[in-house]
Amino acid sequence: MTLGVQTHEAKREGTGAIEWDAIVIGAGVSGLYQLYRLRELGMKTLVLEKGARVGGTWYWNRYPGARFDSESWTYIYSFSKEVLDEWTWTEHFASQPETERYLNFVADKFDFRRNIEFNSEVVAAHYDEGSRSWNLSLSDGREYRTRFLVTAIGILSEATLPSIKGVETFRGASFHTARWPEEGVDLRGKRVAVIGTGSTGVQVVQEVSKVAGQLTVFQRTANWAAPLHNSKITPEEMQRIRADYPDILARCRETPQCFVHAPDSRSALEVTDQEREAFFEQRYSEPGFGIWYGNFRDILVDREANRLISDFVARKIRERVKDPAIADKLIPKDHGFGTRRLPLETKYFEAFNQPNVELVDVKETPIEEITETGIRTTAGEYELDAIIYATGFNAIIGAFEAIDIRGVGGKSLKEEWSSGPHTFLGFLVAGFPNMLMVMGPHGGLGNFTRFAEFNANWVTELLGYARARGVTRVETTPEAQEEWYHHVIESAAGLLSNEVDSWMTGINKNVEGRSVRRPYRYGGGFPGFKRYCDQVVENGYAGVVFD
Ligand code: NA7
Repeated sequence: MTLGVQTHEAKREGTGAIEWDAIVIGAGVSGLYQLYRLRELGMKTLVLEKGARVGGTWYWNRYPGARFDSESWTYIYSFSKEVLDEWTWTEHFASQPETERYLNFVADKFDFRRNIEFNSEVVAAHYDEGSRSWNLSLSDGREYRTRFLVTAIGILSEATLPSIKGVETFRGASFHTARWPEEGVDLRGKRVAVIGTGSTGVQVVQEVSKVAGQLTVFQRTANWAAPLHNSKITPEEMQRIRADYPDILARCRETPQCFVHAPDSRSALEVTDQEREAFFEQRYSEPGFGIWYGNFRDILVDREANRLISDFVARKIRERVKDPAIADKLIPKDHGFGTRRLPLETKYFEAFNQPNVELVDVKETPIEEITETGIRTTAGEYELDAIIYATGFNAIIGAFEAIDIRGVGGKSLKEEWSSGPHTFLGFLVAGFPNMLMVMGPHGGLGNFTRFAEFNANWVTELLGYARARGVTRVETTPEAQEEWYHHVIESAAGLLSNEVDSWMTGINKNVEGRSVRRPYRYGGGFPGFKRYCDQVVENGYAGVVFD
């Protein structure tokens, strides 16, 4: 089992004409909108996309059960009234096929594909100071030259397999969830293993448990999870949503993570026990991230407040899982509620009441080896027909590391970031002129489309500013970068999530060098992020050098 990842000896010298004003890498949510904006600016733009179609995350992650945890109607692009008017969501939390259809609908509408080359994997991007351009090499040997390089490569796109002995030896079917075959996989009646219980593992387990003959879930770290409460959207409801879009989008802009859920202004400690219980109950019974981001204001920063919500959700898990020993294994002991990305679920916990579902705690009985026929733990061997790896991603910087990106003087971005990323607002990197990142490290993170639109707008305005002045070189200064870095660190201070291993703190035990916890995103919320970015612009792009 491999992910099809190869290493390339790509190198390109800066010769020939600069064919493109901008090349965008990635045709996912952010890349498509970036293309729209750059075309509007009149820039000759090409998008290079590794996949065979548009969609990015929503193209690759087609595993059973893949769906939004964000309300569909908050994840929508806001730039086109026509799209808002014409697109009909069928569920409050759309499934992957629906979201992929949506992105294709947008691509059709704006004829995006004429500017996109698919099956185009960029393996190297080298800056050439002489011509102030980027030279790109693709895995199939194609080469391109562009004045500006815009990365729209996602935050969770480099899938990682577990570093377990024997991953390649299994003879049955095996898949990483982010590389699920397009033709689907028939798991009916099969003996299936799922390794991993993050947001993906939770979604896949609840779905596969319905069809598998035997499902064995290999859990290393128990994760908190809360009900999604998904439902269909009726035509009347959709009409109301359309009419409400301006308000919905305005509300998203006001909340830290750009969801409709805003923290309650009260502390969990200042209310009575009954009030607190009733409020937790209410949040637990409502759809979406309300229990995480619409909870008492201190549950993610105050240990005692966090203990109270953790105890509440633990009680819910005990109520829902019949066998107390299994319930106990499913309740996290090493981190508090909401301090990792919260999976939302639909009968996930009830799946463990089914006779065909078994939970294996690999901290108790570690996996020793994946064999030709199954998985061997210290407690015995599991014979399997299929193994599903829901083992996550080399998050946030992984997609950058997968490309040999070299700036001024051949400086490698991977080496530059070997002790963690340093960027200016997540958009620019000192020493890497003319490279702009949409959703880069240390930028804001939350409801993806909301942040991606803001990012792409900022990038577009900067490029528009540069073009209007005949500028051919744009770079941030090391000082501006360091100032932002310190602001990122300060903004993350006090968050309980800093004390926990997760992709949000840059930990991936399957990837060398990803074992030190660091903030990888700006923790100050969207309004703060926007304020800072706006100020930079108001001050004539303070921190950016145009030449
Ligand atoms: P996550 O959240 O990174 O989860 C990966 C899971 O895989 C997690 O439970 C890991 O356990 C587990 N894992 C990884 N390697 C191993 C090995 N070697 N053995 C056992 N278990 C392992 O990725 P997801 O795809 O679920 O979600 C990513 C994001 O996508 C999500 O947050 C949403 O924003 C959408 P661990 O916790 O590290 O012990």
